[in-house]
Amino acid sequence: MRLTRSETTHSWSTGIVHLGLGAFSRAHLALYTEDARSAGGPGDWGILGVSLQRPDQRDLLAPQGCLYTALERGPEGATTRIVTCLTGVLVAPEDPEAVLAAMSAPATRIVTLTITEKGYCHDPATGRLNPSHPTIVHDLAEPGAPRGAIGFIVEAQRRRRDRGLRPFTVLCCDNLPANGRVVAALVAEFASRLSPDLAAWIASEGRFPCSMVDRIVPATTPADVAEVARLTGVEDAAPVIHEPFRQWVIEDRFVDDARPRWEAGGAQFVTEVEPFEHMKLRLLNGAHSALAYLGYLGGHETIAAAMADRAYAQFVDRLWREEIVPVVPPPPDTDLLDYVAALAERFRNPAIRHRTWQIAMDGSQKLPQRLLGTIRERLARDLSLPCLALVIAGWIRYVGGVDEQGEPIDVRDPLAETLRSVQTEWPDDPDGRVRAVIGLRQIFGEDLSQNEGFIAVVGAAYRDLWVRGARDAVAGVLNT
Ligand code: CS2
Repeated sequence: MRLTRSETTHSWSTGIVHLGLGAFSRAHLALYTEDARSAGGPGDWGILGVSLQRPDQRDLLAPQGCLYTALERGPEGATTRIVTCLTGVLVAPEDPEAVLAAMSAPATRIVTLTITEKGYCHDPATGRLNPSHPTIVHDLAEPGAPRGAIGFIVEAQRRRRDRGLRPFTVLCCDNLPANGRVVAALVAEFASRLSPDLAAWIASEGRFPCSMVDRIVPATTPADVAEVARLTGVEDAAPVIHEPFRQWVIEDRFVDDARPRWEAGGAQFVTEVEPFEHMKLRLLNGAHSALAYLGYLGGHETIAAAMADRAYAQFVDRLWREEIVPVVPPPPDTDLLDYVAALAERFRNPAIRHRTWQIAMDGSQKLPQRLLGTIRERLARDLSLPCLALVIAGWIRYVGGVDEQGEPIDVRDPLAETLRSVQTEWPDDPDGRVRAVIGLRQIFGEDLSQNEGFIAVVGAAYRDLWVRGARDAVAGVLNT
């Protein structure tokens, strides 16, 4: 039997257009939205998903009426739930006009985003728009048929203003610090190049709340699809797999206060999201990236496998307690040591197969907010950073593109080519390689790229990694 909509399935109308439909939003935003309705909310906050690049999600979801199964995997077992709130999936490159029509429809009041860090076409070190990014160049030249999220938002808001409609709220759900403010600034910069009037209208009438999102959602595999069929007796080509934990902290600033009652599902509405973002990006995502690079090099396929290796588990514990926690201000009513203890449990969950290779993707876009902020604060206070230095060295080793057995690594990163080629200029000089990579200002900024002390500690860690291999280097730091 195949998953299909029936008369008993809830029907929804579109109130949200979501750009960047992937597993994460289907296991996070969509479930909070379902919960708001289950708690008695209206059915007019259905989500129209938009894929900005590929048709895969649409091709899997459309034949099953955009229903799908969410499979929750905890250490004690699995539960499934059918998600009904997706009203359709559009593929932007096939029909940008349909996307703009949906975004500028009167019933659409919120545009949510999970387009990943690189989707913003910004400079990761400064957060500013990259005007020479091919997508931005294209969208400024042809604003009526955009390709990127910023171009879609600006053109859709223009149409709304010209029709006398209120703007939609833009709710960023990506792992960027001050994410709402970053998107507001990118939209303002892009719009002002087209029309200062439009930019002013968006700035005064639009809203860009910041939000911190959290749930571990690994990519779905064919084995997961088979397991869902076995558990439910129903064929679902597009299930999502997630851990039990979820968190969503949102700044309560929406145009005309129009939003679903996501608090019914446990979302926290606050006036200040930044402390939550810092905590999550630096502790969860920072440690994820650490385990991704050093774990991959040490032969660990998943986060849970790395955490089952004593040396790695102790390394992460030390990274958290000694190097990150002391420089992260805790959000209200939060004990950071409890937070990291809970993170360790989540990372250990053996039922979640989150690949180190998946998390290792796009490091050039992730490192600044996950690790470099912490590094800057430690350097400013003259504090040592042996674990953080080894993580940066691990990333440099990883993006070199060859593993410890001499096999190629499939490095996915918008700067992959640059990261590899700057290293090949220094084949016999590890310090030269480290200096060349840290010299990339779009990642390390003006300050770190020229910080000799930082270059020296990462250089030493990199040499250690090169000589001993990741596993021994990780174990070695614990003895210092
Ligand atoms: C991960 C995140 O892929 C990655 O880079 O660190 O997707 C992580 O699983 C989520 O942010 C957890 O909320």
